[in-house]
Amino acid sequence: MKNIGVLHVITDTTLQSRFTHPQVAKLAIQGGADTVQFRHKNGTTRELIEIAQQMQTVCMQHGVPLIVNDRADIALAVGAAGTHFGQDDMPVGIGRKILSPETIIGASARTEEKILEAISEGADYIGFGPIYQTSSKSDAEKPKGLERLRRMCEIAKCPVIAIGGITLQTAAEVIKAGAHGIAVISAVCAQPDPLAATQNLIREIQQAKHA
Ligand code: TZP
Ligand code: MG
Repeated sequence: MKNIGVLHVITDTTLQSRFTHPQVAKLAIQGGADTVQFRHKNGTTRELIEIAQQMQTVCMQHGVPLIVNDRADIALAVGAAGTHFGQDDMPVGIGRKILSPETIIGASARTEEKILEAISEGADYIGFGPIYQTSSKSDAEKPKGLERLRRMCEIAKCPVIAIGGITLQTAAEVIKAGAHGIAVISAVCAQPDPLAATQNLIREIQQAKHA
């Protein structure tokens, strides 16, 4: 099984414009993030490759895996460690065919059936959410809550990364519900000090895991 991080910081330049994607990546890594995900919903392919290349450089320098949201082609183009597919993105089985066996594939899955399907097609981890209310994703579903998370973690038998509205205050209960780790946007990107916010989050996660 691949080593899947416990704190996935998803870089964002729409909730904030103080930092570029690579700058957020660097701050998050300095704060202790063990996975960085590049997620950018507009821009040309050329622009995305350019940003992803800069992020890959930052991530490589620090030995932190870069996961590219949605775009297997961009992950391949820059040599990223992985790709994360949503339920409307490339099917995991097809991603598995075009990406190397070492490439991390994450898959968002909202139901028990979709979780099992993604795993059978070769997903290395499952993204599950939104756990809480979030305004960071325009088409986010209703919050699924901790009970459903707990159930999905039992079913999955692979690391589950919880996402959606997770804050410093809720990170511990999410981990205690069985999540392997969390993925956050606003809890890092929209904070006054993204580096300190990341440090605080990783501390919460580690404490919850050892509680
Ligand atoms: N997928 C499900 S919820 C979400 C994504 C990308 C947004 C997460 O952002 P935040 O700010 O951590 O709620
Ligand atoms: Mg997607």
